[in-house]
Amino acid sequence: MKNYITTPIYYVNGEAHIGHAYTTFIADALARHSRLIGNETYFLTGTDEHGQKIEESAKKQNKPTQQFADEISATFRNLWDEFDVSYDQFIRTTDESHKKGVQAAFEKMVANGDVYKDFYEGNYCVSCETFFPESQLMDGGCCPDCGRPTTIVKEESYFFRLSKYEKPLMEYYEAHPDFILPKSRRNEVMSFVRGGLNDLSVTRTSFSWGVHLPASLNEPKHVMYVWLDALMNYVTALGYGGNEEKMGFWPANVQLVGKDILRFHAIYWPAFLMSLGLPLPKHIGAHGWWTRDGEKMSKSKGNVVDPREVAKHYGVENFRYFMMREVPFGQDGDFSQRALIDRLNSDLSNDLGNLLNRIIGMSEKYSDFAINSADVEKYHSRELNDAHTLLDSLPPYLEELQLHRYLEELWKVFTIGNKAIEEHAPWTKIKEGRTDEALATVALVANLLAKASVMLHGIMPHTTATIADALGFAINTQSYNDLIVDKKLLAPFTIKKIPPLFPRVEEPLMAEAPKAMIEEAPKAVEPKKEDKKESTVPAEGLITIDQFFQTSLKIGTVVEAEEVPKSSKLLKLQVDLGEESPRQIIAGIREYYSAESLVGTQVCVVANLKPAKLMGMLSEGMLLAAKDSEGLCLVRPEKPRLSGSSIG
Ligand code: ME8
Repeated sequence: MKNYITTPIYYVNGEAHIGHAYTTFIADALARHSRLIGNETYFLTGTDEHGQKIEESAKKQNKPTQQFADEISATFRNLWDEFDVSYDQFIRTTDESHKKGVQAAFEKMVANGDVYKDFYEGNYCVSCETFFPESQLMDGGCCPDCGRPTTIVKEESYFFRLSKYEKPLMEYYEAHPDFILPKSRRNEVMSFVRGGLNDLSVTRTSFSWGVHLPASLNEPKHVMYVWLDALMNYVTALGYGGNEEKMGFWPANVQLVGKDILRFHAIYWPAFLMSLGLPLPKHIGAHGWWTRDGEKMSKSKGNVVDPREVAKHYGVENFRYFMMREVPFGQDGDFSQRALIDRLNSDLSNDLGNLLNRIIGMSEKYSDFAINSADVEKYHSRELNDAHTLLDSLPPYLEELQLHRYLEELWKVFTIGNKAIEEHAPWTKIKEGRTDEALATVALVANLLAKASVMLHGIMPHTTATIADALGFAINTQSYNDLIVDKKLLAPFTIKKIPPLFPRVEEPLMAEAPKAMIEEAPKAVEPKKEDKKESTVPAEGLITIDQFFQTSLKIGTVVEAEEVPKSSKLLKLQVDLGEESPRQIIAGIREYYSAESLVGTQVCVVANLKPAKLMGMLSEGMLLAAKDSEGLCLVRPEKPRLSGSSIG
């Protein structure tokens, strides 16, 4: 099977942080696993180098734009090389072959009537040479970047008929429920499209650092909108519009993105592909954000954690494991050194590392390191069967990008191993002269470790290669077929004594860590003078702060809303609380809010109420609202917060 896997192409307006590393690690893990199981795999990453932002960043540094782009692009590539990311191609949007491909696509869109010329009208900041949507303007219509007044400007532009694809897109989402992963994000995209799509301005005349329109159009002033240019990279990398040798890899199997750019990939991108007559990718996988103190980590905010630093202190593969295991795919995660250390100690040192150390130790004592699987079936068929069942259940987790679940299940193999050692206590059997049985248990565990290492290979390639080497085999498609597909056991071998792979970490290792990595120590507080004021709050019915915190209050985002038939009061809402799927909440607010007006807005939710049924429909929470003689209004956060942020 052909398997094409992509990451977004990253902007060259700053260096990579752990958010970029996360997407790239996931893609690398999928690509490595795919190659292991024998798929013909192509893994693409790269950099997005056009547009006004880049032009301005270069100007600020007094560098020619191309030189600036070359330098930053190289920092991404070098980082992935240092991390041994197994990309097959690193594309740059300044590559000539890419530009030609984008022009060919544009020509095709013009030819089939999907692109037309008109005027783009909007609030323009002359000083910043940028259009800003109404929603981003400051008071008095001023520019959000420089604060100067904006003016309404009309700019000539080519438009892509996105509106034409509203229906085909909806039909596609309906027919392919796993096009967008995790599936919970599908609703969000569908309600956006259902709300109506405007045609998209796909050229600009306000800057020149971009792909020029095809010469046939004779429009030297226009350059391509960066998102059209950037999205096309996924096919120009395969030769679209030029040498199309690798186009056989299209459609992609998985296109990974952060949730910030899901809309571009789940709406614009498929619409462009439909226009070009190309098939759509099988899955767009949108993961959540790594945050620092609850805020999205981003180059522009400057609150980033340097992946090199983390890898230097904790090891790149431990870091990879942590990122993929710690946070459910699709959800946000706050990066902390403490969480990383806990994960490393419990999963890697205790579970995996200990098991390896135990079999090295036991085999050394009992059989001079010789391990033979001959009696494993005889004494341990139950454990072997359980492990094979677990290993067989893993692929769907990977297909749905549920990497945390994949790893969680895989780890149960180690639990089987540890339990077998405890239950069968080989040391007692040796004393009793039942050497065969004791050695069979050691061999069982060696086999479990070998099989689990094969399935962990994508995520920790070098670590698992070292484990395999100690266990006398190499991880490759052949051993995958033998140990996993055909459920064979290891041939007799002599185990290699290797030093512990995962030493426990007691204290944070990054003493010189960037701010984000250090948990703040509680500050000493000046003793306060005793307050003489007596409280006048009525004593009756008071609760303690602990009692208050028994109520879980969270910020939710309404992703869908509809009227409940035969009820004048109730609305049925789907509210995103940052969980795997949105909650259904039945709210008695229909007299005050229309369903449409709620979609996309934020609300405050009591999140730990026992689910109840209202008019036969499940309700999994309650909205906070205030009511007086003028009616009811919802309580909402003053500024948008991440879905699932706790209130209190
Ligand atoms: O958006 N947490 O590039 P970009 C997790 N050039 N992932 C994060 C993250 C965070 N805090 N911050 C960034 C662009 N990412 C465009 C893409 S594709 C045709 C064009 C990751 O440099 C995540 O994958 O801003 C996100 O989608 C991507 O970096 C954005 O990178």
